[in-house]
Amino acid sequence: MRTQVAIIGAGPAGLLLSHLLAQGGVDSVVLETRSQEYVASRIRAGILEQSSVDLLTEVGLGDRLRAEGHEHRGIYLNFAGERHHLDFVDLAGRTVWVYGQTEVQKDLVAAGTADARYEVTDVQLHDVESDRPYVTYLDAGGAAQRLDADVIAGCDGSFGPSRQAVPAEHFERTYPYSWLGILADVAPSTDELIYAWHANGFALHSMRSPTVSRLYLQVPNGTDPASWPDERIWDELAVRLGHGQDGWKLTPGPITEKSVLPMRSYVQTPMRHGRLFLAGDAAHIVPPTGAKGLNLAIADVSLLSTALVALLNRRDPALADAYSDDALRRVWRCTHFSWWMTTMLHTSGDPFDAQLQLSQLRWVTTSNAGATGLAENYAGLPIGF
Ligand code: FAS
Ligand code: PHB
Repeated sequence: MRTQVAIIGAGPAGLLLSHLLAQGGVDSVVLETRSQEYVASRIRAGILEQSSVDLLTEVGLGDRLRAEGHEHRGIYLNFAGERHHLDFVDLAGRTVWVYGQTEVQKDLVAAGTADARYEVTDVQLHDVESDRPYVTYLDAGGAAQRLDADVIAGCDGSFGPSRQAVPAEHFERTYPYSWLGILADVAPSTDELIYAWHANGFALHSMRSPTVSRLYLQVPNGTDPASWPDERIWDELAVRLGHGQDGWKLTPGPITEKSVLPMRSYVQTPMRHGRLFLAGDAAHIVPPTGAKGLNLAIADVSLLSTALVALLNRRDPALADAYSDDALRRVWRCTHFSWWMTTMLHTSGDPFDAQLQLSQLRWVTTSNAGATGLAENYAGLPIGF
């Protein structure tokens, strides 16, 4: 088989890249190791920046998002018995949308633009330094296949083969805590997200719909979800989120999903090697505290699709040559912001840290400069930042 772009990974980065390339007249084939159902069912990100929503709308993927998603003006920060609202529209002129990654994935599949091959195995990249790279793999039936391409796009997340094919510099930071995440069939107890600092640990009240809540608790690394029965989870969420504070109540409900998510920051540079280009989690990982993971993947493939259309349809290599540097500016900005939100909101048990965190929280909730800094980064910088 031959195509112009061989895309490895059918997550949001891979499928959106295929969609954007098709709109630019460039053909691609997507190779995915899991089943389509499995990929669509993975519960991950929940927040889309305004620039992500604008891009998805521009390329015909915004109808259901705007009909079923929920636009939020800002977030709440809860600490020391106080709750403060940060209004991103007043502060930065932008909003964010609550629309789960699972829904974005379904919209991408429904668009039907990607030629995706699911349940492939043993994907290997070859001759990425030549102008005739190719991929070998076993198809779902176990037959050996070869896909020749002009370019390979590594959209295979943090455990795929692409990142190993790039001789790169790696930057990594791990954190001494994880998130215990739950989905619950109960109406959210808040209109917008609540990020809470508490001496016991961080908590986040998010949501997926008017009837489904998504909440998280800071827990030690290696925590077994089974050690947190439902009642204990709701009791601890109530303490950390401020149940009873100024009459506010957290309403519990049946928990339908429970999982522990470790946290780390990871960036590898460059994001290109020869005819191999990396996008999304294949090149970088952020702790979810800043709600940046999915939005970074969208920003990467927006840049990459424009670069590859120029390279392959107009033989103009300038944007492709600039892709890694252009993408990494935003990657490092989001990596810093995600680290900053994480270290400001998660307790370490160190009393000096606690005072620094509370001082930072008081600053971002009382100083217009501090609040604007958080708003500008959380609501997202323009795609071409
Ligand atoms: P993805 O990992 O989504 O997709 C990569 C795809 O490549 C996968 O489908 C994988 O099966 C496939 N693949 C891997 N190896 C392959 C191979 N050898 N051959 C073929 N295919 C291969 N972000 C947030 O903003 N908020 C959150 O709350 C949040 N929660 C998360 C929870 C978890 C458990 C994880 C892992 C991530 C979370 N993220 C969150 C980040 C997440 O949303 C990512 O940023 C987003 O999925 C990035 O999309 P992709 O780059 O497409 O990578
Ligand atoms: C989510 O809804 O899953 C979510 C929201 C905001 C975050 C992380 C996760 O910072």
